[in-house]
Amino acid sequence: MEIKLIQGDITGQDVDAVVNAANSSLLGGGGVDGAIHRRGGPEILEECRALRASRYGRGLPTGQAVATTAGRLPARWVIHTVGPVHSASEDRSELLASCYRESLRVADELGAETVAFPAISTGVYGWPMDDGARVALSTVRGTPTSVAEVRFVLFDAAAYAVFERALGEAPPA
Ligand code: AR6
Repeated sequence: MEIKLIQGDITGQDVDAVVNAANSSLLGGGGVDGAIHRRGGPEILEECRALRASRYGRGLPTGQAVATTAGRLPARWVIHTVGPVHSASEDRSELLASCYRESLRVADELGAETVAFPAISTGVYGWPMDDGARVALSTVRGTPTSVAEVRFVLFDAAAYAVFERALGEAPPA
């Protein structure tokens, strides 16, 4: 699998599947979630509502992932996953790793070959970027998948630099 780092807005990525850093309500929010729903249009929210009605009445649990259409985004699917809120007193990195693993599993089910990830949990959910990058890269590298290309789309130059350093330091898969 090829791993690429890109600085920019994830909603513009021309990939099979874009991963959304959602919350368990699946009804939208700020950050990546807000941007995806804004640019993707109402079709995504409609499917999220249907998923709530059919399978996730109590919300999508943290660490899990589920797919919808991508509406007007230049992608085929959006894979919604719920990252953990960072905690100083409890190690929740296994839940963060689960977001990447489960998203790749859903991507495999869909037959997606190219997948764009944001740095899950590193915004509103408060995860330190360097640790978030380490978990993201080691999990994606360590997950068996038929996805051929994973793009990490980092919003700003600082996040990009952190991922670049972590990629250089990560042990080979
Ligand atoms: N493209 C790429 N990266 C982005 C974009 C974008 N358009 N916008 C923000 N980022 P966040 P979380 C970066 O807050 O921490 C929402 O309200 C951002 O700088 O989107 O998992 C949800 O509904 C940060 O590095 O997700 C949840 O309630 C990273 O993406 C909650 O936020 C993730 O930031 C989820 O929080």
